[in-house]
Amino acid sequence: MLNRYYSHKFAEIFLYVESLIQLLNKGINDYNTATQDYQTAEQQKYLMDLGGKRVRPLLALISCQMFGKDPEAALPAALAVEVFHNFSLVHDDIMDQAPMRRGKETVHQKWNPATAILTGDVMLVNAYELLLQLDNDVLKQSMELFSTTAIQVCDGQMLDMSFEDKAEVSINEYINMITLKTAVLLGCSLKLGAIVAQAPHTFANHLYHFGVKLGISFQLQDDILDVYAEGDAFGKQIGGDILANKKTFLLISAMEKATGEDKKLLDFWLTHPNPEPRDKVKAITELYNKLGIAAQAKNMMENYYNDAMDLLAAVEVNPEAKQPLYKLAQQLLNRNS
Ligand code: GRG
Repeated sequence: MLNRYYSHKFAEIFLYVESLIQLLNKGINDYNTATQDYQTAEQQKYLMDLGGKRVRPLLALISCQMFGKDPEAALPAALAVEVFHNFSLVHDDIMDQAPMRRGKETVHQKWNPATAILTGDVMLVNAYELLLQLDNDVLKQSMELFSTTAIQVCDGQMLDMSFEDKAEVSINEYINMITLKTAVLLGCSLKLGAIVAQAPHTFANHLYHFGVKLGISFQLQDDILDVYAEGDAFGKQIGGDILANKKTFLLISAMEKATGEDKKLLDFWLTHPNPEPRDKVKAITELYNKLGIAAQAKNMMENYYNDAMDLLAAVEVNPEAKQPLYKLAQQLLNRNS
């Protein structure tokens, strides 16, 4: 039976790692049960049950299995990264005042911002509690990596917000921001699995960097999907980044490339105090098309993806054991949500 959280795009990887997904689902159910008496249990369960792709915990389990260790040993780490990820989404949605997440109302929208803040806070603490279940011989290294990563994610979010007030942001600054905000958690998930499996450091680090490169290409994909996804499958508002003047790769690149009339048009929409949303999204999308921005973003995305593949190739384990990661990476870059 296919997991209801996995769209048909993910069906293939589902079949590849069916037992890991079942392990993960059981872990998430047990986690929901263990936290059911909390005042924020309903909100947390609401969000966790919306699912999402659950890529990060899957990465941790796959990575552990890859090095020949029973993936169940990495389940606490896998759950910790997913709970942490969900925590960050709740807070991110408050900051962005986003109405929708995973095709449903966000927690702050359905309840209220104070409830959403507390739900997120409890989830962050819960993530640490989950990590504490790891074996003592891998606990310290895992905690250190997790904490470093959490601070990097927070730094990434700060940088992202700081871009709102900056007239110019370079592509390099942008890549640094998404590395911190999005990519390091994917790297962390993979490395946690490797740490639990007590894999050789070199390979654990290759996997970490594989995750980071994949994460960058994943975020570039996200930027592209904001503009070019098909509505229903996306689960978010199309053109949300455009309406918020969000400095995504696409906008930064358009700001760099646009000259003359194009630049005037871009400035007009970026400074318009009260634009008709549909008109603004349409005009800026047309400009992106004219300047070849989507193609440039795709190219950049593919470069990071190829770097990630090289790193995975350098991990010396049974080639069969790497197949789930290859499949997952492929499907991430073919997603529409
Ligand atoms: C770390 C203390 C501390 C605070 C967090 C709010 C915040 C500070 C950071 C925001 C981090 C954030 C929301 C990054 C976005 C990452 C991203 C690409 C989310 C979408 O991930 P998917 O596509 O989502 O995996 P699903 O729904 O599939 O889980």
